[in-house]
Formats: sequence, C-alpha cells, structure tokens
Amino acid sequence: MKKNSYISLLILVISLFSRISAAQENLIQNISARSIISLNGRWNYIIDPYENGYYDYRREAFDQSKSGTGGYFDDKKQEDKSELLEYDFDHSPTLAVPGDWNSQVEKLDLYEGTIWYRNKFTAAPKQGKRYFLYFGAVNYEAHVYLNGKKLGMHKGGFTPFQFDITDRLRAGENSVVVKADNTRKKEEVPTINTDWWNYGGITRDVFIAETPASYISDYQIQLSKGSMGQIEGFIQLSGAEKSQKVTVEIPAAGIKTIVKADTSGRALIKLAVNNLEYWSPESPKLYDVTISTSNDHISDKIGFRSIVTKGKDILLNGKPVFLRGISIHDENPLIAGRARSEGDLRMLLTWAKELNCNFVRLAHYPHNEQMVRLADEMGLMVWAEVPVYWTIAWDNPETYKNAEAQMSTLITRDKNRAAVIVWSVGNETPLSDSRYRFMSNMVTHVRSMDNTRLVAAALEVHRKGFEVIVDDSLGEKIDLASFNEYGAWYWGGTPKELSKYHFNIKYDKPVVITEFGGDALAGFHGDEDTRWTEEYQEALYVSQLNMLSKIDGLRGMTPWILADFKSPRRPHPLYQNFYNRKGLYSETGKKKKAFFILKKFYDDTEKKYN
Ligand code: GCB
Repeated sequence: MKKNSYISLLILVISLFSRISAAQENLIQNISARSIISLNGRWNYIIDPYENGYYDYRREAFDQSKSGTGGYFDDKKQEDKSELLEYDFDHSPTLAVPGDWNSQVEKLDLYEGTIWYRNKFTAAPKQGKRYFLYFGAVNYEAHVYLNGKKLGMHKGGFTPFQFDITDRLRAGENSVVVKADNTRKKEEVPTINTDWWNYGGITRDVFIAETPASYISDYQIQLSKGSMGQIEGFIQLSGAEKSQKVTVEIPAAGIKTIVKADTSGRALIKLAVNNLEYWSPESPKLYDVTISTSNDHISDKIGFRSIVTKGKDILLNGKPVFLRGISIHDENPLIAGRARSEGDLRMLLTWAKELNCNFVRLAHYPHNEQMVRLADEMGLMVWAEVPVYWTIAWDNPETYKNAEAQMSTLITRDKNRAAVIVWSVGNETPLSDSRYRFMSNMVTHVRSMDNTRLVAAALEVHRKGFEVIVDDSLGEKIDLASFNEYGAWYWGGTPKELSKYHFNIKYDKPVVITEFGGDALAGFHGDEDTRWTEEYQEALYVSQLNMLSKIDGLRGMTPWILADFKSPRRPHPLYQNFYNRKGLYSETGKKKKAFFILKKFYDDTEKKYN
C-alpha cells in the first residue's frame, strides 16, 4: 500500500472509531446526586425485527453512511403530503421507562430483537456547565442518538453508561432515540444460554446530569485493605482545572483533610482514623461524606467496615461472621418483570430480611445501583456478580474484554458501598484450560482494581460415589470455597437420601454454598417424595442443612432463590409454566414451607455467632 493511502486509511479508521466512541465518558461517581433532569416516563417505541430503521435495503447502516441520516434516529415528521416516511414516533405506542418491554406488552413477552425508543424533552442548558446523558441499564446493545446524531453504542445489559452531551444539548426541545437490541449471541456476556428471561429494553433510570465544567468525576473512600484504622482512596477531577485543592470531610467522625490533585486530576488520600463506628448488618452506620473543590461539591453516604478471611473464617470488622444469605434475581415476581422502582427493590430486600438474612447474592449480573445503596442502608452484605455464566466463548479475546469491562464498571460504580463484600467473577463455568485462563485473568483484574474486598466465583462440584468433591483449580485463586450443589434435586435421589453424602473440599478457606434448592409450586401439597410439592422442597431444605452443617468451615450460604422467577427453560405446564419455582416466595409473594426451615436455621445460626 502506498504511504499516502495508508495514512488516509489510518485517518479513516481513527475518525470512524472516534465518531462512535468520542462521547462515551468514564462513569461519574454518584451521578444521581447531581442536579438531574429525569427522562423516566412514557417513551414512544417502534418494533423493528428486520432493523429497517438501522440498515438500508442493501444492509448498509444509515449511521455509518456519508450523511449519517436515513434511520429512525432522525425522528423525522412528514413535512408535505407527498413525502414518503414509513415510521412515525409521535403516533407510535409507548412503553414505561424504566421497564423491560416483555412485561408491558403481551406480544413482546418473548420478543428478542430491536426496538426503537424515542423521548422528547426540553432543556435549558447553562453556560459553563457540562451535561451527561445517563442510562442505568439497557439490555443488551444500545445505540444512542441525540437530535439525530449518534452519541455512541454500549453493550452489556446490566451496567450503566453515559455520554457527554454538552455540545449537543439544545435549549428547548430535544429528541433522544435509543435502538435497544436484546438478541442473544454466543460470543456475548452473557452468552445465548441462561436460566432467566431475556428481558429487553431500557430497564433502569435515564436522566441528564449537570456538572460544573471542571468536576469531581470519581472517588473511592474506604478503609484500607484489612485495616480498621486507616481510610484510603482517591479523588479524580475532570475538566480543564485539574490541579486543584480538594477538601474531604466526614463531620460526624471529626475528619477534614485537604489534598492537592496532580496534573491528571488525581488526589490520593490516606487518613488515620479512630473511634469510627463500623458498618455491620446489626448497625449499618453510614457517614455523610462531602468532597469539595473551588467549584464543585458532592456528598455521599458511606459506611466503613473491614472484610478479610483468615483460615476458614470470614472476619467482618475483625469478628467471625456467618453469611446468612439468599440469592436474588433483579426481578419483581409480582410484575413479572425487571424491578422498576425503589419500591420493588425494597420489597425484595425486605423479604430477605424476613428470612433473617444478613447477606444477599445479587445473581447473576450487576443489579441496580439503588439496590446496593439500599443494602448499605438496610444492613445486608452483598455478593455482586457479572454474567460470566455457564459456557462463555472462553477463547474469544473480545468476549474477555467485554466481561472485564462489565466487571470494571460494576467495581467503579459500587466501590464505595460497605455492603459489597464479594466481587464474583462468574457462575458455574465448566472446567477447561481456556476457561481457567479467562477466569484467572478476571480475578487478577478485580484485585488490581479493588484489593479491599473478597474475590470469588460460584464453582461447581463433581461426585465419586457419595463423595461430593470441590477441587476446581480456580479455587486456589479466590478467597472463598464457594460453590453450587443441587443434591436432592438434580442428583442424589430424594431428600432423605442426601444423608449418605459427604463433602471433600480441597481448600482451607471459608466455605460458602452459593446455591442449593429445588422447585415447589406454591399451594401444591403431597408427601415429601413428590416432586414440585412444598413438602418436597421443605424436606430438601431440612436434609441439605443437615448435610451442609457437617462441613468443617461452613461460613455461609445463599440458597437458590428468594422468589420464583421467569425462565424460558421451564415449560412444564402443570408445575412451572415458564417459572423457575425454586423460590422461597411464590410469584405472588406467598411464603412456601421451606422458607420457615431456612429462617429457623438462620435464627439459630445468628445466636451461635453472637
Ligand atoms: C444453577 C444456576 C441458576 C439456575 C439454577 C437452577 O445452577 O446457577 O442460574 O437458575 O441452577 O434452578 O437450575
């Protein structure tokens, strides 16, 4: 290739790339505490299974064409009577945002593909301010346009993203268009096969946040690894004035410190503290923390606690703790659909509290930031996870990058939440060399971003006769011997036969059973050998708890699962009706018999640990 054409190709590649990604910004910490314009509400939508709004009839993408126009994102109106226009947002139906589309419109129940959303809003941008368009989550691939121009694309159905729209936001009316596509693909994260509903759409909050031109973009303020007497962290400033003085104050703890950011806007803090009241489930103390520069100010509620392991113990603030947990999906069974509001989230955590939990596993992907903030407030420790679930494309470097990016976003978003004690790099991933490499790299990555929390994964067991063995070599790399086992449901016969089994766990680490359970249709009764009855599930819990209690080093569990949830893998017409019925609560919120078995076990365990 000639030098000139090489250079022009390079310029083309760079400009194409920058056109797509220029506006996508690193997440702003605690962005909902900024002055915001909420874009939640009814958005017009167009179902587009053939992606007419994105590609022309030669399958060329409109937003990649010279003019960059022609797609539904133009949000055009018919201007004269002869004009041909085959879409019209104004006369299209509406969907609630936030909210998945499946639970809102019957014909979308099983829809997988593209839906276009359009929202009109007015703005009055001020001179000297910056504006960010923020999405809490869109499942799975989102292309976002403001006033007909593409802002960028985001992949990953459960992580937040934002765009700097300062130069594009108009005084007066604006149109934001989102192409949301929830098509499952083998190389994505998650992959095509999961045991949950593939809810599509704009499932979490959308808003525009205003910041000063130079602003506090990120911060971490937590106790240092293993320490109960030192707060460590950083403040990151963005914008033109980076090298500024930053004041951090925690008035109730008598803390005030002033640090200077370097030319990259980074200021490190390290503070000796005493007399801190530590965060714990019994006393979820959150301090008001404020961070200020000459032109910006942000406050947050932050708890301080230490979490480490020592041999087979988990120590919370230096004291052994038993994780009385339950697994939870981000789904309100009463809808049934993705949780849409703080009320939905509070209901789920209140149900966990009724079980006497001090711990929740937010399976199998990042839940709403609000959920983690509620856990902070309500005193529930959290296991947070990314959807590296079952058989991911282990050898594809793009798949790895995607998984790592989702993990980075999750850590960036929730790193100031005392509630989060475990980052989980995945669930039930099948053994192979490439999977080991993938998962080990994830673990290393997590530790490089945050060394103050435990790192784990939900591993699998295998069996030899009556021996249940945990020897996955990933176990060497993580902090917990954490695994799922489905004795008396997928193997091991009926509940009473479980007593023959015993565990052989290779690691001298705290043992946390990340899943066990079985299905019961609420209100269906019979003897304890009859599948799908509440009695079977109850007997299963009794036998499981007997069996698990014999494990030396058992330090916690998150049985599967708090509430029945929808899954296309569960078609049995009498018992399932496309619900996974392993919930301790039914899809109408009724407690099943097994609920009381687990609650009693947790009540007794709590006494032992106090
Ligand atoms: C598992 C998965 C979970 C499923 C559950 C089940 O091991 O981790 O996502 O829903 O089993 O019910 O089979």
